[in-house]
This record gives sequence, structure tokens and C-alpha cells, in this order.
Amino acid sequence: MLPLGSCGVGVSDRSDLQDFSVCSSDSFWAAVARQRLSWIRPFHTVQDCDLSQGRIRWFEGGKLNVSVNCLDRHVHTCPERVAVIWERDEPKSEVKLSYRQLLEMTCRLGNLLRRRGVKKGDCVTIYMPPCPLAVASMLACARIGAAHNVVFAGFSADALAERIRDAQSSTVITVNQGVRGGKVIELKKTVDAAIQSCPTVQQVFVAMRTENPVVMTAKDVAMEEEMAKEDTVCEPAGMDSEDTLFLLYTSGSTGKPKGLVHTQAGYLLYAALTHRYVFSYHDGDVFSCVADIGWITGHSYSVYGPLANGGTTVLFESTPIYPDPGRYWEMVQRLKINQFYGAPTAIRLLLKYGDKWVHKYDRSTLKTLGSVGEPINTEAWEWYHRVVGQGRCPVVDTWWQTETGGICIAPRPADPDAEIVPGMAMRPFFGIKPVLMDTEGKVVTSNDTSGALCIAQPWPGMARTIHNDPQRFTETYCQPYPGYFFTGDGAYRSKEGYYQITGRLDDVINVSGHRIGTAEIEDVLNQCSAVAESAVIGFSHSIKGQGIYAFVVLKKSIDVQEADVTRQINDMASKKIAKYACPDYIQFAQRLPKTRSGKIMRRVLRKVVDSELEGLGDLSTLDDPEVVQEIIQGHHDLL
Ligand code: 6R9
Repeated sequence: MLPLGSCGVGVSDRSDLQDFSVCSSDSFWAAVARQRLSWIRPFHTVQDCDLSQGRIRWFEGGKLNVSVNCLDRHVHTCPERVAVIWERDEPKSEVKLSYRQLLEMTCRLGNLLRRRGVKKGDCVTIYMPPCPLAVASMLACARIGAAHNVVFAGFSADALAERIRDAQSSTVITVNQGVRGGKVIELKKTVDAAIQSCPTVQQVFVAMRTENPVVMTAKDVAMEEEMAKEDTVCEPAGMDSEDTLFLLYTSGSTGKPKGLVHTQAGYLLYAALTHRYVFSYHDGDVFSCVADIGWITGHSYSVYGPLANGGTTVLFESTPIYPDPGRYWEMVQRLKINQFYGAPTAIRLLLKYGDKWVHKYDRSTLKTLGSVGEPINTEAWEWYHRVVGQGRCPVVDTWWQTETGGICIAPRPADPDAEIVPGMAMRPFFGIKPVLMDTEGKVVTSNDTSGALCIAQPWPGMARTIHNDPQRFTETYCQPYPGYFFTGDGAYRSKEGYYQITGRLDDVINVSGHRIGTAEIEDVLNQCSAVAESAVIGFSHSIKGQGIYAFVVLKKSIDVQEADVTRQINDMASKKIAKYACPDYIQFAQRLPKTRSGKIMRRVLRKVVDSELEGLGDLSTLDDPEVVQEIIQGHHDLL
């Protein structure tokens, strides 16, 4: 039971508490914020929000330090408790750090950053794989009041540069090389290439993940060597609740990624509360979220949620199939993992390798299994539940987004009436009020219906704005349904009132749990010299969830081989974005179906690729209906 302390309202069970958290949201959040966070100065206003204006402010007047909440307070009570288990790429070589050690590491780094001129309000870009120094880097920023901008270490130099420029970072933190699936990845070299086009960057801290030396330039700082010279005590900055904690870039429906802004108190509180209640996390449990720290899932459930709760968190550096498809479960056995949180794409992949890789290892420590990032199909859900969890561990399908900061819809297995329907995200979390909208923009009140998923009232974990582009924030999230937060997803609400997420309503596709805008890929394709125009759509893919299907029209004036263009497109997509942005299929076409006003009719392309030729719909606005036959023929020829 959630002790509500000073709010003084008698709630007898979870459904009362759910109602209370939504109907008396201010009292609910004030009580949990007082109880769960350590404040330097108490807040005077619980919230000052107006979703229709895009104004979101929580716990104003309050001051706190996030790193103190994640480290110091646990060092006072249990300094030797393991904070982080670093599951390195090399199997059976895990490294454990206690809360005391992680605090020392964070303080040394905080002092180093300060000494090298990083100030409150600056934004430090972190380009590192999951490792203790990456966590310490995030927390060191929080300690001295700088914001961090973690960029997934699979992103290319161009993608990294774009994010560094937008964040205006003068400091970048990286490692000499990464190691993943037994392969060495030249991360420092990627940073070198990226900062060529980033005039703001003055210094690059380089930690040594491998023993191989890298070329160090005048801007580079040998991180561990310099940290060793620093003190292990670092005065924490007192931060306002609404100061920025971090930026995190994610894809939207235009070509330019958006830097979502999360702030201190509300984000931390929401990450901590969801971590504890969705996964039934108890003191002493070993929690493992295998997402990369470059994504919001890694931020909230590898770092901030578990550490705010004084938990033990596993940082996973490897892949699900290295050195073999038993990796996750061997790790579960060796580290005695209690909660395992992963992505459907990995589950679908492992399912194909068969049960024997799971059965080989003892999974009796497991209590809760989580899924995140994309819809989990029933087959994968059942396998996860029956084979991995031996039918005894609840599977929590958790729906949320970079924008929401933490889990918004998920089963809560500890509830007394905790029914869980396979493949459904089920119920809103405390304080969350989901609504479905119909095509006219009205709230759908009945059950057994679908609609656009919105959230009707603000919650502390939600993103505050888009860095450098507040207008885009309001336009994207607040204006489509005035007064509501629009998620961009569609959802179905069952007869019983349970939610199931059906997928994106905008031009964003989800490849192996990675969000990517079709416009981002088209931008890249259109930069290839032979390409006149292109249209990219997502299609259903048995492992990746969605795959990328590109229609490409070549310039008539240029004489090229399609195979050469294909190679060029793949090179460009990995160079400009990341490997996962390479199309699965490229269909060369003479022209694309367009309306008379020149808009590409993506709906038609989607139907052709999904083989739904009966449902092509109204083609009367097409400029030349014959194009459709050409596209259908081309699609047949390709498969
Ligand atoms: C946490 C995260 C967000 C988008 C979101 C939705 C999809 C996430 C899901 C899910 C169905 C789930 N998504 N969880 N769809 N069921 N349990 O993934 O954040 O990278 O920002 O992606 O992912 O489409 O809108 P992010």
C-alpha cells in the first residue's frame, strides 16, 4: 500500500487510491513528493499547469538535488549496498559498485567538470554505452546543475553532431571505444568526426573502455586520470524543481529530431514511483532494464528510478544473442535478477531460437517481467510469460514515451484484482487519466472502442517543452486536442475498460523499438544524387515489429544501376542516422501516387505493401490513377 502520510485521506484499496490520485491529483502528488524526495527547501505550489497553453510546472518554490536523492541519502543508510551491476559485453565479467563507490565516482567527476568550467545551466553531451562512468556522468551533471544530453552510442557522427549543435554543448563525454556483441566500436573517432561541425565544443572527456590507445587532440581530456586527482566530496547544487535535468532527442514526424526537456523534481518522482509500483520493486531486489541508456527507458529505469529508490540496477552492455541466445537468462541466473525489463523485438528474436536457451538456466529469482517500446504480440507475450517466467511471473506491458518521462499505462501486478490480458497495457498509473478521442476531436466515453490516445491532466513526469522550439511542443502535443496532451498513438479500450495500444497515428515508425520519422529517412534518401523523390512507410515485420519500406523515383537524367543506388542509400542512412534506419526494401518506381495538389498518397502505398488491395479507398483525388497499378506491379516484382 502506498502510504499517503500527510494527505490524511482514508483510502482502503488500490482502486480508491487510483481514483484519489486522479481526482485529487494535487493532494496525491504533494504527499508523495514530500515523502519520497529529499528537499533542500520545500515547494510552495504543487502544480501550475495549463495544457492548452503548454505550461507545465510542478513543485514550484522547491529546491533539491537529484544526485543527492539518488546517492547521498542511500549512502547514509546503506553505503555498501550495490547500486550498479555493470553487465559488460564480455560474459561473466560483471563489475559491481556500491552506493558509496558510485557517489565517489560522481563527486570526482562533478569536481572535474566544475574545474574545467562546466556551470549550472550548461548542457553536456554524453556519447557512451551503458557503463558506471556513463551513469556517474549523468549524475555528476545533476550534481553541479548542468543538464545532460545522452546520445545513443549507435548514432552516426552526423546525427551526433546535429544533437550537439542543437543542445549547444561545449563539453562532450565519451569512451575510447565501445564493445558490443564482441565487436569494437570506434566511439571516440565518431566524436572526432562529429565535432568538426560543432563550433561550440571546447573539450571532450575520454574514458577508457578498452586498452587500445586512441589519438588524443588538444581538446581531449583523459577522464580517469583527471578524475583521480579530484576530491571525493562535491558540493551539490541546489536546483529549482523546474530547472532542466536533461534533454533527450527523439524522432517526430518532421526530419528534425526534437530535444525534449525534462526537469528535476517531477521527473525524478515519477520515475521512482513507477519503478516501484509497476514492477513491485522491493528493497534488496536486483532490477534489470536491458535498454540502452541512450533512450528514455534507460534514463528512467536503468538510472533514475532504481537509484532514487535505493535499488540495485543492472546496466546491460551486450546484445540478447551474444555469445549465444541464452545471454539474458544466463545473466538472470548469475546476477539473481528479480525484475527483467526488455523489448518485444528481442523477445520475438529469442522465441525463434527455441525454449532450450531459456531452460538451460535457473530463473527462479524472477518475479516480474516487463515489456516496453512497441506493442507486444500475443505469441511473444505468451512465450515470455510461459517459458521465461514459468507461468508464475506477471508480464507487465508498459506503455509510455520519451515525452511522458515514465510509464503511464501498465498492469500493476500487486493489485488484488490484478487481471492481466496478454498484449494489453491495461490500466493507467496513479495520477494518469487517459482518454480516447474520435475523429471529430470529441472524447469517446464508451468502452469497446478505439481512438486517439490523449491524457486529460498533467502529471509530474511529463516533458516540459522542446529545447529551442517551445512552439513545436505546443503544436505537437497541446493543440491537436486543446486542453489535452496528445500522445501520437492510437488505442483501443476494451469492454472492461482496459487499454491496448494500437500504434502511431503520425508518420513515425517503430523499428525494433527505435522511433524514427519517415521524413527523417526521406531526407536522407533525397540527398542521394540519383534520387528524384522518395516516400518511406512502415510495414509489419515479424521480428522488428515494423520494417522500413522505401519507394524511390530516380532522376531521369542520370544513368545509374539500381544496385548502386541501393548501396548508396544504405551507406547514407547509416552515415546520416544509424544502421537501423536502412530500408528493408527499396522499390524503384517511375512515379509516386499523388493528389492533384501534389501530396504523396501514403495511404495507398501502405495498403499496397500490406497487400490490402481491396481497401485502397477513394482514389478520386489521385492525379493519375494508373500509377497505382504500376506501384502494385513493382511491389510484386520486388517480393
Ligand atoms: C518508452 C519508449 C514511444 C512510442 C510510443 C508508442 C511506442 C512504447 C509501448 C508502445 C505499444 C507499448 N510504445 N511502449 N507501443 N505498447 N507498451 O519506448 O519511448 O522511444 O519515445 O517511444 O513507442 O508508439 O508512442 P519512445
